[in-house]
Amino acid sequence: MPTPTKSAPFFVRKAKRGKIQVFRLRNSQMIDLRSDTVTKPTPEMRAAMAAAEVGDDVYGEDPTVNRLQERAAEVFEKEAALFVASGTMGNQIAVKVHTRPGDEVIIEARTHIYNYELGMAGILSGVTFRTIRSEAASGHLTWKEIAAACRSGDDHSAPTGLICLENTHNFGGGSVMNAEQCRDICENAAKLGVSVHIDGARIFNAAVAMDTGVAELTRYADSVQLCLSKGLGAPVGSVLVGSRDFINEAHLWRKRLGGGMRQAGIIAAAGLLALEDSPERLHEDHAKAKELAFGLASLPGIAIDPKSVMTNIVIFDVAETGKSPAQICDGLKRHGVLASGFDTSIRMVTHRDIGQNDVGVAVNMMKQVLV
Ligand code: TLP
Repeated sequence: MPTPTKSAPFFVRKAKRGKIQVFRLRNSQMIDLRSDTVTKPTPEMRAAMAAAEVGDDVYGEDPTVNRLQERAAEVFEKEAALFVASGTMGNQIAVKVHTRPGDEVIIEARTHIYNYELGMAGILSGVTFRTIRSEAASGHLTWKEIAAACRSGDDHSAPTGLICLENTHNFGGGSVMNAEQCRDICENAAKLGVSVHIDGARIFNAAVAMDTGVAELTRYADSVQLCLSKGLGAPVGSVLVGSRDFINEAHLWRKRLGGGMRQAGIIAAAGLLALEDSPERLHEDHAKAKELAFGLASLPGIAIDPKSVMTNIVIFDVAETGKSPAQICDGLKRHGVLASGFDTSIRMVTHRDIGQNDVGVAVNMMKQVLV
């Protein structure tokens, strides 16, 4: 096989007279398993965006944004909803509205709000985090674990102002918190007067995996942030849902943060399709992730229990391969496959732009990179 130039992704084709040709891959030809955030809007979404009815959303006059918010509130069976620019914005507004400066927020140690939102909760809300490393590999906390960390606040300690959950748990391998566990946490927290926010960036994946509705999984939580721009495939945006009072306050914080997006109906139109139509195809992404996990588990040095893969995220340990995650990801990239490495692990995420054959190709490329 010809050697590719330095770091250029390539593929090889046998031309007519048996001549070998090496092609560089364009980014769009890569098998991109880095995240489901890389999904491109569908032709239907692009058409809906082009035709969207719009108005000035800061005046509350964008009919498409209003429709998206009404539909999200209905689907989650909450009083109200707010369209925001991103998952991070939705989560941070929720932390701000639920807490007072000096409060402590209880959160699992591998969560997005704690690890990947650039310390914004300290900057905007003046809160500190009390992190708990969940005993379960799934990353989901139990009420018992949370209760041991709750504090009412006194001369020596900050009070617990909020509990944040994440469903699915991204770095818990896309694991799902079931409705019962969530209800237990929310009901007990309510007894202490503490609110619960769910980072539901992939809550539809959780619902599909449990064969239930998102309202079932989030009924007792005070607020939920759901991403339209991940597996649901919209180009931009998240929605925050909760009580009318919570959303009224969130609305002010969105504006303060520069999130008043004027004719945002252009992007909300794609978001509406994502909300209505995309959940029904998420089981395909889950099946691809399962197949990927089984394929990877058969390779030497890769540690993963494929049976634990419930949704579209596959995280596996590569310590025993003798190669670092960075070396493996570089090797994969040269073979046209993108993945992300962290600690001693690699994460691969399936989504609508991953074709059925891509899974087999990715496993094969991994085999080649490991030798
Ligand atoms: N997650 C991204 C990266 O930032 C890690 C990804 O590729 O998975 N909550 C959760 C659970 C998330 O996974 C993410 C994005 C967010 C919030 C933030 O969403 P955005 O990117 O819209 O701000």
